[in-house]
Amino acid sequence: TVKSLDPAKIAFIESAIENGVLCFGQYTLKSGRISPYFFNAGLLYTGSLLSATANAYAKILRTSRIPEFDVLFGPAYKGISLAAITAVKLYEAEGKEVGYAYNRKEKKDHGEGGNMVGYPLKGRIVIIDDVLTRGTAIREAIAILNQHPEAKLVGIVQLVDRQEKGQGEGGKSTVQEVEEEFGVPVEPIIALNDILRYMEEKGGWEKQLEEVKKYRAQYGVEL
Ligand code: OMP
Repeated sequence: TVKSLDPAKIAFIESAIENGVLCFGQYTLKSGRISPYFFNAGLLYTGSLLSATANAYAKILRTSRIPEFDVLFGPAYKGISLAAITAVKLYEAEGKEVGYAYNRKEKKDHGEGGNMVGYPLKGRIVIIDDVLTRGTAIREAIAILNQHPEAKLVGIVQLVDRQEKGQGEGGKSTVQEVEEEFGVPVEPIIALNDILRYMEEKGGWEKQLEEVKKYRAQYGVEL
């Protein structure tokens, strides 16, 4: 059994593995890194998985360093539903009212125009994102926010922090780089560390563990 992990994290990791959301093999990442594991938030596609995911986001918003905020921004595509379910959960479980906004990837040439949908992008914004690796995707999302002068980014929540090196030469983690560059906390629901600890304590994952540790030695950061 897994002793050193929070039961909520164990349940989250177990459910992710059972449903193929967290899988092992060989995957080419957005950054070009070739990874022995992948977390596919697109497979969070049933009511129960979405509900558990929304609970996890709501909890991290409540318990982490993320400060008070007005609007959840879900970057297209995967962030759209993730931010929506989180807004619903905050309202239903905590009576907390927040705005919800997302971007279009395609420019719209008719109708109301603009590439933002939902609550006006002003006030304190938290980005709801899926996976953080080298930081390209999150920087794109921040760049979109920065086109809205009345919007102030106050925090970023990730489903998974892969705890990898960022874009600089210094060997800093992506989280460190993003936190320093933008001056806001980046909080993950789970990190690679949690996944590794789960596999180690659960047993039966020796082969995958070896591969993931090899990968971590190359792209991971010292913690
Ligand atoms: P970076 O832009 O390098 O931080 O990679 C993060 C993005 O890669 C995420 O928004 C995902 O679209 C995708 N991704 C996953 O979904 N799961 C993974 O396990 C790894 C990646 C990835 O390509 O790094």
